[in-house]
Amino acid sequence: MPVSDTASSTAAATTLSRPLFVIGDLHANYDACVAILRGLELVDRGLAWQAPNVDVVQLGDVCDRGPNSRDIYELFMRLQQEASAAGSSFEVLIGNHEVMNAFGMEQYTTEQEAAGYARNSGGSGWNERRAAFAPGGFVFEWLAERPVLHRVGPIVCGHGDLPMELREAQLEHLDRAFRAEFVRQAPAAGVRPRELPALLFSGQLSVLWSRQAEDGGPQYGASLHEFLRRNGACVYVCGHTPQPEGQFKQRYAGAYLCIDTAMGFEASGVGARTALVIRPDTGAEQWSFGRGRGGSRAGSRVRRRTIELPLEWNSESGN
Ligand SMILES: [Mn+2]
Repeated sequence: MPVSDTASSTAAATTLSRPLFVIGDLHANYDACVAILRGLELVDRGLAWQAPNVDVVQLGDVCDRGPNSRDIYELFMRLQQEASAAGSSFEVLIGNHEVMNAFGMEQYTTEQEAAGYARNSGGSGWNERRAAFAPGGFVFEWLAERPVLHRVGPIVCGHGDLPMELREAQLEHLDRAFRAEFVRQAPAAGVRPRELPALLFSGQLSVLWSRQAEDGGPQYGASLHEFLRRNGACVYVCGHTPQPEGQFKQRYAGAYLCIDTAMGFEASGVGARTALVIRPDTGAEQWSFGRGRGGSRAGSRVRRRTIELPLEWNSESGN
């Protein structure tokens, strides 16, 4: 690798230049997805993109548990293009549930979610859904271009916890290795592989599965700080571990922030519809939105809670 590449990728970036919105695990909760996008005023009432010069990241686990993932995937595919045309970015990470379905594991899929993939054929949708998540399918082929780690300035976004074993990794390398494994190992529709690739499925090696931050102690904190420092970042934002009380979980001197507020468990009466909002002028906040269908009154019933992140705020960028 040329020296200049190394130098630029390890240069410290401690400020954000424009607003960043991060949305956690949706688990086929289309109503929550729409309410959040409208509540953040990223889309208009007709769900057309309307926000210039912002960055948006969704942390994966769009499918399973809930009633409707197909409409979320199709919405995200369209919004990516519209956001780009507006000078914004909209990135969606791969979650462990995306990988599970690509490898034929459907134990968390509901009948209703599967039926969404049938559309006009009127069948159960299971075969169409299976084909969509297999190589050649519209979901798989889109996922094959998505990252597992995505950095926006000082913020690194991933689905699960960053495993301690990967503390010396360069996120671009990790991302490339993961995608190569995902594309090479994914089986044809309806086939379950005998062995699952460790880089995708292991709690020690996969950024999709790890929950090491739960009980990692000081050793975990040191590893996470090492990874962030090597990659010129300050904060790791992830999902994957549901917080049923509906509040973001912050650990390790603010360097770790889990924003999975259990939106896939809404039918059980737990969790909350939330997003992480980081603005250069006002800092970081958890925004929580009321339930109900569609979020027709954008901006109504929003609760905001300040999150202290270890970033340097640029007071001039609000102008
Ligand atoms: Mn997950």
